[in-house]
Formats: sequence, structure tokens, C-alpha cells
Amino acid sequence: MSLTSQVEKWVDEVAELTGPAKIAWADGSKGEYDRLVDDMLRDGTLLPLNSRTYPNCYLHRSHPSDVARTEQLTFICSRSRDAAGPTNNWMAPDEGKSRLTGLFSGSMKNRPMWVIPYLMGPAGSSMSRVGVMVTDSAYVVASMHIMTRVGAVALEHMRDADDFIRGMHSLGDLSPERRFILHFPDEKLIWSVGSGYGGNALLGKKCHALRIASVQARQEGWMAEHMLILGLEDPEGRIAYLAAAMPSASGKTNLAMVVSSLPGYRVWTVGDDIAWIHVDKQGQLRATNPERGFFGVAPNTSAKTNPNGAAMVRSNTIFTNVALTPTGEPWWEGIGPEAPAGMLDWQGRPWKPGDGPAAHPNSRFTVPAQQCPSIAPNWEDPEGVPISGFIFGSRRARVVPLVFEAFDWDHGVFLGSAMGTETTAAITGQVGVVRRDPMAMIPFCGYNMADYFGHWLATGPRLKNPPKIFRVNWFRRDAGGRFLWPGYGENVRILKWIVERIQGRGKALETPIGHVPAPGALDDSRLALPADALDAALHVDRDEWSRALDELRAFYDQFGGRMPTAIWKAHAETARRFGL
Ligand code: OXD
Ligand code: MN
Repeated sequence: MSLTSQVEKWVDEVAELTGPAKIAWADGSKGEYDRLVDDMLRDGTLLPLNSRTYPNCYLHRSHPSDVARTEQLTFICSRSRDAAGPTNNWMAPDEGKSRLTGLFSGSMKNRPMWVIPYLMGPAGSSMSRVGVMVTDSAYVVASMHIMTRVGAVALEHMRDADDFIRGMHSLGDLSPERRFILHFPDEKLIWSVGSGYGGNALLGKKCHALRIASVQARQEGWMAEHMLILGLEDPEGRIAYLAAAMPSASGKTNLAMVVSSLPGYRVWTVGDDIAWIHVDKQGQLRATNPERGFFGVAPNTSAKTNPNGAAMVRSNTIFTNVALTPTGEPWWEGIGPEAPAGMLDWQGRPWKPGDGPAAHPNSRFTVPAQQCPSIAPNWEDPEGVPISGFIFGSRRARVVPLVFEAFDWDHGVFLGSAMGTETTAAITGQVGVVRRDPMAMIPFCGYNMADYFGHWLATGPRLKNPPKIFRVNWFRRDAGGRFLWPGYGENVRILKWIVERIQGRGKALETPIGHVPAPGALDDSRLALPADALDAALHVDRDEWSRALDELRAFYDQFGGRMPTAIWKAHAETARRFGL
């Protein structure tokens, strides 16, 4: 039996069900990418952009009802409802399959079916994993080329004939009524139908590298996290690697490639969205980025907010749902230059100021990671990079200070589990309401989150020097609604304090929720902050925390007896330290 016999058998079964006009195996070559692009330019799936200012860049306009991840249509089909837990949508595996079989049946008639073997993670790494995805969308194939390592390299990393995640994707009729994203963790299987957009359709990303991988990671003793990975280089040339969890569209990509405002400091990018983290033989956590590209939010990406991001999307980039200038350039809100006259909006309609956003708020760029000017020279190191600190960050106008440090590993896990955030346009639904988003994993954890907290807690004792854990919030506002902290390049000042704490140097004050920077400990040289802004940004408010702890209790309660006692203990100790 050959190594690919199971792959071929499964592909045959899918073809039997979906009835494609033909089957094409993707090899990941440049020639293949170019042919896909040519075909899509011909049938209008892609529009060319200005080849002088944006060489090899294209614009794709998705169906107007298919513009973001649809969490309400995303299900974990574990054997039991409890295994998925109260924060996931659950569907019984048999029910999922019988409901979707009808939608997949004949869905590829008259369309080619692509088979994409892809590798998540660097070539040659024991942490990397294989997936095989079938799809009837050429846009998805081209995007997978950018976001993953496609072709023979993937099949070469299979450890046995069954060692691959199966992903079946069809555009269906793109109707939200008939859109489902189902995960069968017990069968290493993903079924996605009815959407061609981002995390719903590029199955290597959220479906495989987070939802399915998080289940495998727990079983196998590693971690699959919704985290960027960066290295902060100090003036002596030492690099400390940090991994940071932040909810979708909350500045994770910007932070991953931030240009330092502090002379002598430099940030190196290893990943901007997902980290696979293993404990090595020495008890050190090591992280790889399973992806090969960035699928970033375009609005507010500019030479000011993210100079490296703005530079990397000037070639070889697929833009989705941005606006188009008359000279064939992409445009979005916050790009910097004013909107020129005669623009088309993200749906291709003539646009004028006052018409509302020209680019969709969740419009995206898809670009090879290698093009990022700050990409770390060792970003594809098969051994991964050693992680010495974790950061949990979310969007909170109130309550959560700019930065603080957990007392110890268990307390840090509690802080991660306590994270709430204001929602953004990355998911369909209301924007700006606070929702609980522990470790930024609420949409991405493929199993019961109480067990996920338990897995984090169990990992700490396996580590020789557990990374220190920090909480950040760049988004705190004053009473007038103004941001208290300038963010972007200035966030390096926070990273600097974090690394100083890791090295045992940074000064801190103890508060009931952890250690905040002592007066003068945050480097604010040449930073003209309004008087008291830093104090206000770091303030720990007893009344606000009292309410937050109540909200948290209600959130934890839904997990019943499954919730680890260490989390409840940290909750109770916080209340006690506040004298509540
Ligand atoms: C993303 C997301 O696309 O989190 O990374 O939505
Ligand atoms: Mn993400």
C-alpha cells in the first residue's frame, strides 16, 4: 500500500459525491499559480491591478453576502455535545453528514475539482502537519498557494497513510442559508460549503491549524494557539521571542511586524496569526508558524500604522473586497492618501465621499510572509523559536490596564481565561459589543474550553522556566472617549518592559490583578503623552473589576464541574485581594 493510498481513496469518494467535470492535483509551482491567475483574469474572478505600482497584484470581489467568518454556521461535530462545550455550536456527526451530503451532492458539476496537498509548518519540522483539501474554487487554490506549502512537500511529510487532515470544500450556491463549516475532530475531517471567504474556505487556517489542531495538540501534549510570534531584539543584539494572543482584527498583524519607535530595538516577525508550540526535551517551549503567508485586514493598514505591512503588499498580493482607484490601485479606509475621485467601492459600484466605507471593513490582503521586510531570518527554523513570554491582549475601552504581569503560570492562565473583547468586523454580527474571548480562542478552540484551560494548566509544570504571562490593552479610553495610549510603533515600549521583566530587570508595582509597571519603568522617552494619561492607562479600578469578576463568574458557571479548580481559585483570590 503506498503512502498516498488513503489520500487517493478519499479523493475518489469526494469526487463520487460532488461529481466534478475533472480532477486536478495542485503541485504548488509558480507555473500553476500563474495559470490559475490567468484563468481567473479571463473569467473575471480576479481583476488586474496597476502593474507598475502593484506588480502581480490582483483584486477579488467576493459575493456581497460572503465577507467574513460566519461563526453561527460553524460547528464542532464531536461525538458528544460536552466534548465541544458550551461555547461551541455542536452538531452530532451523523446529523452533520446527512445535512451536508445533499449540499455537496453534485455541487462540482461542470466545475473542476482541485486536490491541494498542503503542509502546515516549516519543511523538515517534526511539528509540521499535513492536510489535503479539495475545492472547486480557483481563488481558494491560489490563496492556499500563498498561505501554505502546497504540493509534494506536503505528502513527503506524512508519517503514515492516514496522517493527513481531510478538508472538503465547495462554493455550493454561496447562499448563507446553505452555508456550513463543520469540523469532525474524531475523524480529522472538515466539511465546508457555501462560502468562498477567508477562514471559512482556506481550510488550512482556522479549521485545520486551530480547531482540529487544538484537539490533536491536547491529545499529543502540545499547543495550537491563535497567536502571533515575534522576536524583540535589544541594543545588545539579544532576541527574546514572545507569542501574543489577540482577537481577530485587534492589531495582531500590526504588532507582529511593528517598526520600533525606540532606537536600538527591532521587532522580527515569525508569524501573525497562529502558533504551534511544543515542549522540547529541555522543557523549553518552542513555537513555529504553521502558515506561509499573511491574510491580513486591509483597513487602517498604512505607512503610519504598519509600515512593513504597507510595504509587503506592493507586489504578489491578492486583495479581496478593497476599493479600486481609477489608476488601478487598491484603496481602503486608513490607507493614508485621500480617496481619489472616480473610485469604485468593494462591490465595483461608483463611489463618492459620504457613501460609507469604500472598502469592506473586513477587506483583506493575502501575501507571502517572505515579503515582509521584518520577517525573521529564522522564521522557518524546523526547531521553532524559544518562547519566553506570552501576551494576552484584547480591545477594552475600560477596566483592563495597558499592561500587567501575572503572578505565576496558573494566574496567567486565569488572566487568559478572563479575557473579554469588543467585537470587530472580522466576524458577521454586531461590532463593538463586549464578548468573552478567552485566549482569543473562543471561535477557534475545537473542544470544551474548560478542558482547554486544563490543558494550559497542565503544561506549566512540564516547563523548566515557564514563560511569564502578560495582559495588554492598547484600546483603553478616557472619559471623553479618546485613546489613552498611542499604540502602533509605540507598543515597542510595552514589549521592552515585558522583556525586562522576563530578564528580571523591569520595575513593577503589585496590584490585586498582577504587576503593573512602576512609575518611570515604562520607557516614555520622547513620547509626549498628556499629563496623567499613563497613570490612567495603568489604573486598576476596584469597582470595574468587581463587576468584571461577576461577569466572569457567570461565564465560568456554564462549564459546571468541568471548570478547573485552579481557575476558580485565582478568581477567588483576585476578589480577596480587592477586599471584595
Ligand atoms: C483572521 C481572524 O482572519 O482571526 O485571522 O479572523
Ligand atoms: Mn486570526
